[in-house]
Amino acid sequence: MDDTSRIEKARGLLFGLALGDCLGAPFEGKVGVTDADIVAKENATDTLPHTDDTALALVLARHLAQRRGDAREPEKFVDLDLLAREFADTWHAEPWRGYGGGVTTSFRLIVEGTPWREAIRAVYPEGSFGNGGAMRVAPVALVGTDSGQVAALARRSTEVTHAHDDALHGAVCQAVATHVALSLAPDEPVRAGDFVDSVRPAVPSPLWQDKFDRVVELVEQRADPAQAAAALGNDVSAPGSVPLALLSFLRNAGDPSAAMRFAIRAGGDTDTVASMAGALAGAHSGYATLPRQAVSRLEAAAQLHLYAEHLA
Ligand code: F2R
Ligand code: MG
Ligand code: MG
Repeated sequence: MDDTSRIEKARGLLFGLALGDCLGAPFEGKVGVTDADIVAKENATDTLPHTDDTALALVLARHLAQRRGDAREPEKFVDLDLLAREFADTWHAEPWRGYGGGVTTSFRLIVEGTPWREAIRAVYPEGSFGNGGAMRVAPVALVGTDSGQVAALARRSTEVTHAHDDALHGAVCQAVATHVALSLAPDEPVRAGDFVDSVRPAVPSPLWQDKFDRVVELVEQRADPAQAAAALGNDVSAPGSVPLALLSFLRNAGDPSAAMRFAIRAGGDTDTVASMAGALAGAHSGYATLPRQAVSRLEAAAQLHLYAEHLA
């Protein structure tokens, strides 16, 4: 891949992530949302404010851009203590961005001085299985050079807030899928079975392998958003949202706007599922395929351009 294509795909990944979050947020928990409702948001003229998904993805992108380590040594590339503090400080500066209940308590405790390993088990002793690690993880796909490195970076970036295996599996799934999407030519047809087979080895869990089977079946059945949500879930848990984002992308490969609309029409945790689908679709198709009017209105457009160039 030449430098221009790489920057184009890095921009697609980060802007897709932010656009899905911003377009999805107004529809969270709403039923009966239509394509026309979403297109109206896409074509409006006001600024598109983001939520916790983009806020924390920007923190991770900045962390990765500043470290410039060697991705073969993820323990040097992602500094756990520093990243936990950076996430918590970002929450503290803007706690109104729609954070989850458990992570809000963790961040407050970290800001007050509790070590992060203790803070993240304060509400859920077994750890959070929320999708907060997966929603922000896509930038690691720009740094790791193979699936193993990407998975290791995904785990490290997630474990500072989420200790539950399913949260870690969700982040690894989203990160490796984004890495695979980056590696495909934009005009190359995406075969769902082959794509999912590239992700499977990174997530060796019976629950997740079953979800992968369902995703491929649902692509073959040309499932609609309601059928997809009923089969895979659409909630704030990692297993109940990451597979739906993967399906939203695979059902609409080559058309990022359609992938995000599919995710939003599936209902539930719309900002996060559309954000993860947007990152996958943007990484595959590139920045130029995102709706121009909407990306120019993103609140964080300047930072997204900056980090895309650094990380590409
Ligand atoms: N939280 C939301 N949206 C709903 C509320 C928005 C806000 N209050 C408002 O109205 O403005 N969105 C954001 O949260 C999700 C990411 O969550 P994250 O970062 O994983 O947080 P947390 O708190 O760790 O987990 C989220 C919820 O999952 C349930 N949960 C997690 N682990 C659990 C466990 N071990 N046992 C039981 N329940 C568990 C809890 O309900 C947590 O609150 C994204 O959607 C982001 O957009
Ligand atoms: Mg959110
Ligand atoms: Mg959400």
